[in-house]
Amino acid sequence: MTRSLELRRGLENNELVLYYQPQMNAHTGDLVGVEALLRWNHPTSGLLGPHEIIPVAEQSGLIIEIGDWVLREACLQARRWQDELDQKITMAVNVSVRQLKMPNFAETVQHALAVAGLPAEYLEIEITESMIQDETSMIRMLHELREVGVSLAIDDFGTGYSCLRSIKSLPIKRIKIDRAFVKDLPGKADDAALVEAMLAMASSLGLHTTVEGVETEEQYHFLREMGCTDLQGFLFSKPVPADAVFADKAAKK
Ligand code: G
Ligand code: G
Ligand code: MN
Ligand code: NA
Repeated sequence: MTRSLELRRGLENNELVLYYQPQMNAHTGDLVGVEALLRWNHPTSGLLGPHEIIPVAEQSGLIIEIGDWVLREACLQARRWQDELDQKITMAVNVSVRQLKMPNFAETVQHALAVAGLPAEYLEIEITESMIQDETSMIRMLHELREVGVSLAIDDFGTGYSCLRSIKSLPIKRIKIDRAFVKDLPGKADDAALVEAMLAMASSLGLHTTVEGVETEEQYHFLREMGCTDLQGFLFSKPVPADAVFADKAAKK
């Protein structure tokens, strides 16, 4: 069986699952959101990650169906947490450029929210810098999504050919600073300077910031001092199944 047929069968057999990686408020240390990350519970190969799923899905066009499933599932899970927990937990979902280019994508998102009964402000859509370009249809879609009421975040910030202009002109709420800038912090002076500059820029533009790949207490303290608003990384948690996100937290009602 070709990999794409296998993936289609996997989708139909409910072999796809979402893992969730917690995002912490840098100042309070509270868990304030999660990022949904796709996994494939493959019958013989075990648990596969996005690198083994997304390219096949993109090539075969299955990314549209898989992306729809991801949105629906993530919204349903966010709604469950909204019912169970006292605090607001935002749900961040990665989307592919092929999804964004579907003319009805904003309606797809709105539908997923409606089916789950999830308020739009609980959902954040992550796009990468390279998706933006200067295409008017893309820019229109980002505005349509903003009108639906979801937030937009730029993922892997700093690694693409970012036109800083677009950050100002687009309805972007957050930048996610790529973990490549974080892994040698706080010791590496160049990276420290870059992260400090990105955080200062974001702050003066009124953007929220998530720094990814936080693995040590030293990085945590450094980033908090630099004014980062939120943090994500193995220091807090790796991506885990839904029922493990709050397993040892006192947040349950
Ligand atoms: O979980 P992991 O670190 O292996 O994820 C690697 C990358 O795969 C993520 O940074 C993200 O950009 C991408 N990815 C994860 N889940 C999804 C998804 O549901 N849809 C799309 N399009 N990309 C995803
Ligand atoms: O959307 P994006 O490609 O940024 O997805 C985040 C990916 O980064 C996830 O697949 C996750 O497994 C990985 N990741 C998350 N936190 C850490 C971390 O602290 N260190 C490293 N090395 N990888 C991480
Ligand atoms: Mn992401
Ligand atoms: Na990222």
